[in-house]
Amino acid sequence: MPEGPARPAHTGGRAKAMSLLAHSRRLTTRTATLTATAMIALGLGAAPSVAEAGNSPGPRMQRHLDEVTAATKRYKRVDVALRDGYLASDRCEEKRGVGAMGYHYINPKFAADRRIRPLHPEQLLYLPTRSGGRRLAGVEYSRADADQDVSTDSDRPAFYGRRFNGPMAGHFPGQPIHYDLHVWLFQDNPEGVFARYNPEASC
Ligand SMILES: [Ca+2]
Repeated sequence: MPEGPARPAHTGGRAKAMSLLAHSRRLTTRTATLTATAMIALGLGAAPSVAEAGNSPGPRMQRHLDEVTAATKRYKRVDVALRDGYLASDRCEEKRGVGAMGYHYINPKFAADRRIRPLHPEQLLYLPTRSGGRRLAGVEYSRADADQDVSTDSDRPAFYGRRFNGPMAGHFPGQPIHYDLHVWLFQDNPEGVFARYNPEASC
């Protein structure tokens, strides 16, 4: 997910679902805004370096990535993703001069628990097609920061040893302070498979 607190609200079922999620964590928008400001002041939430992004996963990590690819390639069909509980988004995330993340389709059920299940990512990343459709580009794992404090990270999750980014403020109303990890399985990323933005992608 992108950095920064200044994002317009989503609409419809997605916003409602995320609102419920936020409520369940007793998180207020005001808290998120204040914490986001603190995060920026602390310089947290920055993109990892190229080296850290891991341009070449080792053979063991590649096997795990292959497993996730096999388990999630069915979401190339958006209707299958929606049927499995992922919520459509009409907001494509892009940072000028850096690249794009694309559309984030979040699964509220997976996002609400604290488990990280590699074969069931919390979010799917889509890029736009020329015909106005969606093309699956990757997946994203995320977990709420247990103490909702960006200055502590003792509960930072990992994906087979690859540490998540964050903790960072929510990127849309209702999303708590969280850790996340993008995995570009279906779209090559010269910055590495775990880089947050993809410089070869655009909205
Ligand atoms: Ca924390």
